[in-house]
Amino acid sequence: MELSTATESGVPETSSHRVDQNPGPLLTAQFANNRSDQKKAKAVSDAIDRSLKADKERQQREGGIKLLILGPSETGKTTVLKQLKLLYGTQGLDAERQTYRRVVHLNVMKAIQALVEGLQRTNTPLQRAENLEHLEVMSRLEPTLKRYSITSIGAINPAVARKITDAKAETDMFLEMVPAIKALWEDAGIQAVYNTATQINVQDSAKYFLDAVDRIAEPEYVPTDDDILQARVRTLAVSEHIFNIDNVAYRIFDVGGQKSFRKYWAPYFDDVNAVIFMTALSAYDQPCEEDPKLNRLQECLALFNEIANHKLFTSTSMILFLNKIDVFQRKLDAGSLVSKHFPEYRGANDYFSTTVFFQYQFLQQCKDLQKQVYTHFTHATVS
Ligand SMILES: Nc1nc2c(ncn2[C@@H]2O[C@H](COP(=O)(O)OP(=O)(O)O)[C@@H](O)[C@H]2O)c(=O)[nH]1
Ligand SMILES: [Mg+2]
Repeated sequence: MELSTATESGVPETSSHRVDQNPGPLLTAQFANNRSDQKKAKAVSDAIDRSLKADKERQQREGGIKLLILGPSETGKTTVLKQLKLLYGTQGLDAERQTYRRVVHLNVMKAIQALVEGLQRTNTPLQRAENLEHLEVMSRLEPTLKRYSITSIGAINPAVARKITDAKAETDMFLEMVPAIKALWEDAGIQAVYNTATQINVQDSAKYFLDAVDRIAEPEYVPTDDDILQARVRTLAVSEHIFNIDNVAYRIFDVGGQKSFRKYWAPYFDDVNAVIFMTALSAYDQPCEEDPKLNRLQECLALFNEIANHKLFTSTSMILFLNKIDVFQRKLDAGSLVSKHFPEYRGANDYFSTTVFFQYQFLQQCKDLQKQVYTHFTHATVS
């Protein structure tokens, strides 16, 4: 995997908190460099390993190292877990590969549906009049998708996974939609909505999947590792995953990030060795799904404040992932201004200055200035 550590990406330490930049064995998820004109930096992170070293022996005796992945929804928590499975799981992502076939179908349909909604909301005309009939097909999709989106929650849970896998009707619906999906995605009107409307709630993986509709629609389609990394399934509650790395058991917990699921986190807060706190840097210009008046990154900051200062985490290592730097860079390149959403920001609208600013915003949340926060700028979907 590639890693762009804070310092490698040009971001200096901005407070007394440490920015760790040494390689190590546990987390080698791929992290792309932020600068589009620069080759991705190659390195491997030992943030977790270093932070856990002192505890290792004791934990080995007591039943493993406990690590929580926390953060708001859609920041990349489950994606990091998938990366860990690819690296350290005995069967990679094979156990869930078939389930993800349907998840990918749903993701494609949701992506085009979100774009059509954006088209209608912004009164953008379609380029080709004959595509109007496809819009009608899409309007029939909405109630059905709502139903399927409920069953798609928590695919890790075998019972729910079975529900999705049994849903032959959903695959049939997807195949029926393929011509409409393709025609609309190629329409300049939809492309304009995709390229300009940052406020519409379209998944980060929309383009990835919509560009690949032909492949996904093949009868023998089996999701690749990349497809699974890109696929989005809402995580329900908390799930535990055990990895054996160098004869040490790591118990890693992935949680549902939505506000309504956060009440389930606290029972897992005892005896935690490290917390990976996920944030999506790219969310700086997006409203929260649950509370449209609240900026997503502001919500991330508030939640980080709660977690970093939590009394049960006084001696717990904090690993902060400022994720989705690829989307963040793309937004900056498209001219989206950070100062429009964070008026206190007065610096240049380039990657270096804005990431220094955001990193500082996070580190500032820690009341204990001596607390170690290992910060990484990440792109979690690179395999
Ligand atoms: N472009 C991009 N997409 C990402 C990145 N990390 C995660 N995603 C995508 O964002 C979506 C939400 O990720 P997920 O791990 O389910 O978030 P969670 O709700 O925090 O568990 C998925 O479609 C992922 O493929 C990233 O670094 N870059
Ligand atoms: Mg998740």
